[in-house]
Amino acid sequence: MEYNFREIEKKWSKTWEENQVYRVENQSDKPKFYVLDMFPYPSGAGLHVGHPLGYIASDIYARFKRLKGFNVLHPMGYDAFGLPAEQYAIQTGQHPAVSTEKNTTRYREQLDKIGFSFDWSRSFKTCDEKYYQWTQWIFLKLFGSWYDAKAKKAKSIGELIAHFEENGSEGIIANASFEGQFSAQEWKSMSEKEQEDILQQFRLAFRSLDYVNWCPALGTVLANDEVKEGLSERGGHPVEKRKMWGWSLRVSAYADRLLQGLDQVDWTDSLKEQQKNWIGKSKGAQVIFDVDGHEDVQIEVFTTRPDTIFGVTFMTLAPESELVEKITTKDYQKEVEAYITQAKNKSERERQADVKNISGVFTGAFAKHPLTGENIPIWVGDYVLGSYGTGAVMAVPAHDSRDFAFANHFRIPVKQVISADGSIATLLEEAFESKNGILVNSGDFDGLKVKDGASQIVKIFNEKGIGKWKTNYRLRDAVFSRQRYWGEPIPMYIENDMPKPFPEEELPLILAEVDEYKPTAEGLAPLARNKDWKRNGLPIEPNTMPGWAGSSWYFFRYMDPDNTEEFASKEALDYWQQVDLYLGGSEHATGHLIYSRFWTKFLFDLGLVPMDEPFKKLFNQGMILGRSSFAHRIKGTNQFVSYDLKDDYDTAPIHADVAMVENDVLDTEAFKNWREDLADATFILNEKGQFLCGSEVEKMSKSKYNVVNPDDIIFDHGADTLRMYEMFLGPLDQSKPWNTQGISGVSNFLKKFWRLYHEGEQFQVSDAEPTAEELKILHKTIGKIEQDVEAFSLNTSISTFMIATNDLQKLKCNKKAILAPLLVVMAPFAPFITEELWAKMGNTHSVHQAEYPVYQEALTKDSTAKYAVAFNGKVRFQLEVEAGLSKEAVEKLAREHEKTPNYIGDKQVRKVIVVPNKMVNIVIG
Ligand code: ANZ
Repeated sequence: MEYNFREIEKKWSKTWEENQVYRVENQSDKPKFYVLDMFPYPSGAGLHVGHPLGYIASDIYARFKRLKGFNVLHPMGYDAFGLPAEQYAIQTGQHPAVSTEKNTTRYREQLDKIGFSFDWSRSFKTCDEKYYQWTQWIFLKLFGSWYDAKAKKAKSIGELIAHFEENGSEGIIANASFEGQFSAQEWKSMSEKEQEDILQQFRLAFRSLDYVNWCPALGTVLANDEVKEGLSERGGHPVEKRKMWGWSLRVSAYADRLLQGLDQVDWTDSLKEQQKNWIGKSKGAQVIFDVDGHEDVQIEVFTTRPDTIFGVTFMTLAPESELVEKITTKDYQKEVEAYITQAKNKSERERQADVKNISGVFTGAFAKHPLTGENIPIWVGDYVLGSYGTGAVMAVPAHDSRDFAFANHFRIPVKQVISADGSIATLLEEAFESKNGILVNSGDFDGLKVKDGASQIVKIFNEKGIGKWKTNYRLRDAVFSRQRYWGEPIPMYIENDMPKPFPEEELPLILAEVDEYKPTAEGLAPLARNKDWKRNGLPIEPNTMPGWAGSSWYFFRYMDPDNTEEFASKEALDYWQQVDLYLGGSEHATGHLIYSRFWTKFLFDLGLVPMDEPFKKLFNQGMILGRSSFAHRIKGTNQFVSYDLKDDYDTAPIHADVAMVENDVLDTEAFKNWREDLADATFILNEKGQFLCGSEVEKMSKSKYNVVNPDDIIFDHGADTLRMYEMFLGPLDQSKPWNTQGISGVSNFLKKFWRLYHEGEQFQVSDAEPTAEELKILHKTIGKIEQDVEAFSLNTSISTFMIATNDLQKLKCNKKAILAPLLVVMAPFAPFITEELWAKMGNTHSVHQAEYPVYQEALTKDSTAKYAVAFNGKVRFQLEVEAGLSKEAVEKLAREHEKTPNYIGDKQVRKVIVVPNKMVNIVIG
């Protein structure tokens, strides 16, 4: 009987669904195991073969764990709010919910075909009201909390208010932006608005004035990736930074715990390193500089090198610093304003990356050096970021390369204050950044080592009340609002210019309808277009939550997806605990993985979840790259030339859809029909009458016309082949190119595997006892696969199955005792074919609910050992002995062998060399 994968896969998909084979309960006698994939955004383009790579690996793991006796939670859902659906809505006028629904349905169909063992009964979309109700609920909790730095945890804002009423701000140490002081009396005499303004500086979700990309010509706010070099991607109009009210989350409050938590998780070093850099803990000092002629203005700087204070020759303010306006003198006003406008259009990343284009402007003002009293010119420069530290630096060109470049460019003096050996260079060629050295040119501190100098100098700062040690984090508070429509509404309304939370019982706050998915003429988010977007006549916040809101806690919802009373029940959370294995792309190393850890820690502080870290083990799969095809067009014409002839012409390549190309040969008719502008294309063919395309390996993407649709592969070869081939491509964590031609190897292997269980057309397995050799093949396979799966070395697993199949075929083994357990071991990889053969063996339960065969190491060992016996190096006969004998015992058996005397004759045995399990060499002479 032929291996009819189409029929088999269709049949079992249906049966599994009907019997709910992959449904999992929140209780079991078995130990629990939670395997999760980073959930997808269902784009209109559907899945290409690169997308399921990680899902296949995690599915293999989930299935393996189930067979090994675990109660496995393996869910899937959709991160469904987001820009592409909204963009499509803007273009077509269609509600984003409609395209989202269409796209998820298509995703589901594609995923089902691949045979994943998801428990679909737990699925949801982040745009479901029943889900985002709880995203909004968590937001309200964040709004109602502050971070107590003494207790190192979040607490309710009610507690803080009670403290203020009793003691004022005295005794509160918080990770917050508030820095003042007030008494209980003062607190009580404040207006509600004044009190709220203070509370806002403590709340973990707070209203913030944020910069947005405002495009006046388009009358809209643009996302960062819609702006290229200060111009809108659409239309090329100028884009400016504009401050608008929005919301932020105080992620920075958790910086230290986010750092420490990394010690508790089993992630790769590189991933941990990326998180550490993102959090960016930096120890230094905060120092105050007075400004000449301004009693009321001080400049506070953050420096990691207080030891270099005597080397400060200028100060630099970030262009967005509020101080700039205050201190700039009349003469310099124009220049400074022009500079600030220009700097506004660059993103922080561009500013930091651009080390070559040095720019800045003098403000005309001077600061006072806190220890020498000297005048120090104050500049504005865009290499200083407004959002880091204090947005101002004390510039020490001799010991900081950015300051050095700036000083050189503007001819500002450079003063060396650290020296490796105490000598002072007449001219520094570059900044001396090393901390191995002693202080020079530093008054009383000369001769001290850097570390000692720093602590002595900070001691003086303390005494003078002008500075102290301070730890800074690069991690910024996260902007939590978008001027967009397709996101979770923020459950806040505005009363007397104060944000007020919706009562919990009024959630969900459902996304209202709007006439157009664009901001209002005043630049307010689209929801403001709806005149009824009000609560009791008061305006509701028109911004919506960012794309990452729903993905920051979805892993909890899978534990209890239908709960209408809580985001998940305590029992469900206590039962499932952490995600044991999380699989996804490395592009989420900083965003999603920081935010979801932050939300988990916050919920943990409130006693709402039992774990402080959400993901125990994390694995990043690599990317599958596409092989793009190019047709070469003769410049200025619509004539194309075969790749092998192209050097004779002046050509430029254009992408040709890989669906029209086979073995680099282009189907020219299909190409002409592909696009209107190609309808009259002509072709110069090669000698064979073919048109060849050039090729290149690039990211697999619809825009590069190199996507391979898994549906097509499944139609041609079956899902089991697709699954195994994707794993066979190479190590899971590496990027590798897709090559459809290579698939026939795996496809042939599965046909061969199928034939093991058949005699001609007939399904045929025997009840005969297996031989030691057959058992050895089986158990070696079991052992290797167990090892591989635990180590995610799934490519080598596929080779192991291939070898086992070949070996068993050679032995003509069709014994049930071997072939049945082999099915169980291969079931996670190829769930359909194994289920079919399993059923044919007469089993009535699914192979996916079978028990994993127990690996017996003893059976993998040979019972005998074979030796070649040689005389003076010449092999004369073979000797088979019991396995595991000592060298002496083997030598004895070789000497006593009946043939041995023939070769020794009348000579003497001088030496016997035994190479274990290989050979015995008898030296005679
Ligand atoms: C004086 C100094 C002397 C500095 C020296 C360095 C070397 P990390 O490690 O990143 O925390 N800095 C402070 N705030 C900044 C801002 N908003 N934008 C750009 N640069 C800023 O680095 C802290 C150092 O980066 C600070 O220490 C400051 O320069 C600069 F020999 O102060 B330093």
